[in-house]
Amino acid sequence: MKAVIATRNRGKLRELQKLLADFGLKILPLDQYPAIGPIEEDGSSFFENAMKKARIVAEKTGLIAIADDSGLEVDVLNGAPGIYSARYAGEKASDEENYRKLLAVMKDVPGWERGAQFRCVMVVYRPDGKWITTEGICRGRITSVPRGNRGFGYDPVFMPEGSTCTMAEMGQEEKNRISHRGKALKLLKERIRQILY
Ligand code: ITT
Repeated sequence: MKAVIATRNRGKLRELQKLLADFGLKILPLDQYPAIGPIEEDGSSFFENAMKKARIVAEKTGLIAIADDSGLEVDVLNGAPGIYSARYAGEKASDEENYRKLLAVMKDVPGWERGAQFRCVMVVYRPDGKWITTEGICRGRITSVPRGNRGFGYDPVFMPEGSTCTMAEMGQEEKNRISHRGKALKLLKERIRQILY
């Protein structure tokens, strides 16, 4: 059975392909469907955005679509940047511009108030309208300087709970084991039969 990953984010795609490897699905990236233009993320929650991406891609391809909407929620910023994580420093901001802005905003925040979490909401949507959703959270803290060059997004400034390195210093398998995306996918694995068969 084929499924399209409804993301244009290369970092996410890499992680999802690895995590979905043993689902028994043939995974197709979204760039095989150039006719599907950009999908505006105008929802007010991770769930609404993930649902919109999955539904549009499933309807346009006639295949099962898997979407991930995710972001970083910083305690002292009341959950910001949240659903705006990809464009925190501006509409076309790079990953580095986004995490540098976060470090600048938090420059006077002491260590004990630097708690944060990554959240990932996944939606699997069938072209006939049936869907399931799961969520994963990874708690940690924001470092004062970036470290590491693996992963993507805010990984260089996020140190997961119980770890002494940032997510950008971890190997992919280690990150997948503890990450918000890894946790959402683990739950999905338990439930995906409900929608595939
Ligand atoms: P798609 O909508 O095409 O999937 P996107 O990058 O726009 O790609 P989101 O709207 O879900 O995706 O925004 C996710 C942002 O949250 C992402 O760009 C990163 O800045 C951040 N993020 C999510 N997961 C992350 C992770 O595992 N490590 C670091 N940053 C992450």
